[in-house]
Amino acid sequence: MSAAEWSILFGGGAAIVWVNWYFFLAGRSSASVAAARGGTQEVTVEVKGGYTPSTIRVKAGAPVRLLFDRQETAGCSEEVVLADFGIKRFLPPHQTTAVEFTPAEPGTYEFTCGMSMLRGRIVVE
Ligand SMILES: [Cu+2]
Repeated sequence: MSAAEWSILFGGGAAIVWVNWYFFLAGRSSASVAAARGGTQEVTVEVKGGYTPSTIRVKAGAPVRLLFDRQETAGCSEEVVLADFGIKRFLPPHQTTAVEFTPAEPGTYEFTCGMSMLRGRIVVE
């Protein structure tokens, strides 16, 4: 094979590695496993044009405390809704608002803004 062919082969291989890294490892950083503090699983969620992390992993049967740190005044995110847990909470701008609940059953539950435009997921295991 010529040098040009080798470089194409090499470049292709590097691209595949990068794509795998990007989707597999980088994608993982959006999932956050709740840290247990005195039995309560606590996660801080940054609210700024969306939710970061957007996927939160918790265990069933133990209390969960989500700390919504709202870093904007944009109206879209002023309310957070956890429909499956019957929770609707106003998030004052530039403040952290705690939302607490205890998921009884494993499953995937959504949380959204008041208009269902911003979305996040709680994966209960
Ligand atoms: Cu909205």
